[in-house]
Amino acid sequence: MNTTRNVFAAVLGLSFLGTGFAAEAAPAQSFPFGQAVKVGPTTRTITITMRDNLYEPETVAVKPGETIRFVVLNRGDLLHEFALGQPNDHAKHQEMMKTMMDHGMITATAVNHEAMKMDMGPGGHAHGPESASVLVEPGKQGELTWKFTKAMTVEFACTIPGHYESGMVGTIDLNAE
Ligand SMILES: [Cu+2]
Repeated sequence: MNTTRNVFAAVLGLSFLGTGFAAEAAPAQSFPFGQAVKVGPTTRTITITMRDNLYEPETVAVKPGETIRFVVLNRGDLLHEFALGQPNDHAKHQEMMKTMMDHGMITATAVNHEAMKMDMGPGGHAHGPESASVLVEPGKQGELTWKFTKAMTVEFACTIPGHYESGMVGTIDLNAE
């Protein structure tokens, strides 16, 4: 019985729900408010800057039916995440992120690519373009593209331990005119 392996398996299982570490063969992620898509002709780009610990801007207006490519810049000194979800999605995601940190898959400032690779198998650590979240190391940028289909309460949040609580959360305003 290999406990470490079991924990990683549990993390992996959860990862399909929203970490951005879905294996390449995994289907594009979806939520009640939309789904991950590839960049296309109708895509609009929104740039989000992440600092320790906040987003700029904190609110973005999107119309249901729009496809948005989020370009996410990390201008802080810490590892940050940009994850789309409803508030309860983020709560679940926070537990998983804590497990990943406890097991050294991420640190306060970096993604441990070796641990991720070991865990995911060869070619396994595709970060986020087909998922609802992306982890971005300090000084780097990431992106994901999402089609919003429904006016609901949607947040973007960082679920790295302590960050959401200290205010690293923003709003996708799907009701704006
Ligand atoms: Cu953060």
